[in-house]
Amino acid sequence: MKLLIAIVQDEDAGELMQELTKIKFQFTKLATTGGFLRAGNTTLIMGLEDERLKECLDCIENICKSRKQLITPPIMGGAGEVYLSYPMEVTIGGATVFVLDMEQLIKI
Ligand code: 2BA
Repeated sequence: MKLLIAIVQDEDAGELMQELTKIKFQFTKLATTGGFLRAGNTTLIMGLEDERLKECLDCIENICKSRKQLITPPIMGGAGEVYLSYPMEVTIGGATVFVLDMEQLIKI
């Protein structure tokens, strides 16, 4: 079995969860925050059979889109934060997916 931890953008999370439910995957949704942008994103924890891994990844790939975002990165100054006056473009990937081998899934 596999344990998937999929970090997706909030904008894609609703459609992704709808589709995953339709094709009978189970998941837990966590409201998370990206360490770099300090903006909300969505993390789905999923336990699934090895043979359904590709189906699950295909579903995520079909729905989750990469997007560009303009940010103003902070520079840490001695007396506190100082902000650059010009923005920088960051590409946020469609999804970041960790795939782990799972020994057991126990439901009590
Ligand atoms: P954030 O940490 O908010 O990062 C958002 C986007 O900012 C990243 O998109 C990347 O394009 C850029 N970025 C991140 N750190 C950067 C840095 N030090 N310098 C310049 N640009 C940087 P993604 O790579 O697609 O990541 C989207 C979200 O997935 C991340 O949000 C984070 O929540 C998660 N993530 C990505 N890689 C991860 C990892 N190795 N471990 C844990 N979480 C990860």
